Amino acid sequence: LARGGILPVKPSETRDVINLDGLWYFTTDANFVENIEEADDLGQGLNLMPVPSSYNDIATSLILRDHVGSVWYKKYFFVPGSWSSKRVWIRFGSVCYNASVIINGASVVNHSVGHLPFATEISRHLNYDIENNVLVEVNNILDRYTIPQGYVDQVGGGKLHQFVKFDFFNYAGIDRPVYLYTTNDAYIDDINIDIKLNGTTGLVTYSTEIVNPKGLKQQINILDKNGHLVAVGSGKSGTLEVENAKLWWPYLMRPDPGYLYTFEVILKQNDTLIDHYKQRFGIRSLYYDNDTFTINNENIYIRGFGRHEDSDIRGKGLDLPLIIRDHHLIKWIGANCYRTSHYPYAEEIMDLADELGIMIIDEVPSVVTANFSKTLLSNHKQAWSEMYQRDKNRPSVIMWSIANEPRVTIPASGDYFKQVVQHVKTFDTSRPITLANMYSYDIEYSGKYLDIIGVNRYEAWYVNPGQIDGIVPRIKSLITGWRNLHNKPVLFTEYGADVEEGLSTLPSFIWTEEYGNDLITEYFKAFDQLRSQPWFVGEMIWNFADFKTDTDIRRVGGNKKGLFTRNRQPKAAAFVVRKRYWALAHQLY
Ligand code: BDP
Repeated sequence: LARGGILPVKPSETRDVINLDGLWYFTTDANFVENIEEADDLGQGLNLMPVPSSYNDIATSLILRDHVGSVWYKKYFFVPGSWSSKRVWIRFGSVCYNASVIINGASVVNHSVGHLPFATEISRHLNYDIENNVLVEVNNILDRYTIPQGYVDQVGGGKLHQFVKFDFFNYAGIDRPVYLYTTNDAYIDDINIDIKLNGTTGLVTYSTEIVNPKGLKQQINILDKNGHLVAVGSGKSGTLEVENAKLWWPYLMRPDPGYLYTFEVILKQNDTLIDHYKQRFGIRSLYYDNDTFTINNENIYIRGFGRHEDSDIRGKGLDLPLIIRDHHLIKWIGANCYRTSHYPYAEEIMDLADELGIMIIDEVPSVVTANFSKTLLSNHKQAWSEMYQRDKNRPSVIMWSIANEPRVTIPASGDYFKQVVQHVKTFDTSRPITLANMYSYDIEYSGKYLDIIGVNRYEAWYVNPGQIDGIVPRIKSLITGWRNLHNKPVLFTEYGADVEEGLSTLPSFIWTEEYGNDLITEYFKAFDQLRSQPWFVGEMIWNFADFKTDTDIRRVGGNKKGLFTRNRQPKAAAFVVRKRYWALAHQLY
């Protein structure tokens, strides 16, 4: 299932890079594709679309926001003559959901999972030293076999509508950067790094995938953060030792979190450099069993939240100011972890987590899975494999989440998730597997296959709204019920309340800032009564920030369970959580 490597694009002596981000021609109308420069389907005489960005909220028209089906993007670009002796590749960070890419009229690649990168070689379709063009057909339809699922139906006036069961807006488009890059005929296609600790020595077991390796030699260097050489090796696989290794620690667990080394591969034919690639990695050990989850032999206690890639205008489009702001807020609030709910996040975001020591629960884009067919299972495994291929070397990724709130009370879900777990384990046993479960332990079929139980529960919100007093006993009994049945570590993956920013009453009332504060404070009490047990591995609030959802009478301008507004300013709960997360960090370490 796993394809070739999908290494991030990095310039080096052997690799040139051209970034295709910027304004692309755009149309929602198949009739304009031939003549896209003249397209006016949005009736504004403006047919330019920014990349990266979701397209839905860019214009003023419902036609675009609620579009169902294909749209087309086109860009003209120049390829220098010096590239004609190289292999040239095109790489998309993510297109939601289905992408068909055409270069100078020739179809070069189709890809069908959103939120994950894909690349293909396009050398023979290019014109060198003159203009070229790329046309991308992007289709946003989700059906019963896509990851995630959805269905399309006709609504009023015969219009098509995309129905989804998940609670976030179904943004689509070219959401992440697009690059052209070169390699030689022989090149480094993939790098696998596996870490063990032996006392203070880091054992770095590696293997590389080289295309056309005949007659080539590989030199491996490991460099510390200052670029000093700390280990050398050669050949396509081996184990290198880093003595007195500086460990990768989570934020606030040690003074210098997120310490990264560089794994450098130098590929040569005699003295000629053929390829050169630098991959960052961290040295840390993970361990989990029925009772504990540790990093570098210290118990992990997760203080975090679920998040979304979401902001106004750009939707899920990568936005550097936004992601840097987000990570300032994450550090400010004292969190050490987030789940990439409900799909893999941009590589640029994952790089920040690696660098800052933020632990990541990496979630495949499976949300509210309800049919457990063979076709869906195979797509689910494929989506996980692509995520693994992208993220396998990241120290920040400490756990795989294989689904959010699937309908695991259906008996067929048991075998389905057993097979997903088996699939994951054939690639990686170093990281535990979880699933965020909305049901009670006694009525569901997935728990016995997981390493760590993820519990979502909206007590005093969707369940028993207003009954703040019931939170402590009910949440404690839910958590201990899971624990007693499966004898596994438990992580609270979601809880929270919608809060309308600035809405305030005394005594507190649902949707107010006070109610939000009162509710989370009760959960804290429940967690505090369990925290001394190493099997209770952490707490995650839903959500980091407010985010846009589908049309829904429960939602006023989107889901408002954020600690921060959609504009990334704090609500009252952010200060309450900040106090707790910093106090926890100081108590524990
Ligand atoms: C949970 C879902 C999450 C929703 C949340 C909510 O996992 O995606 O946004 O509920 O309704 O069930 O706020």
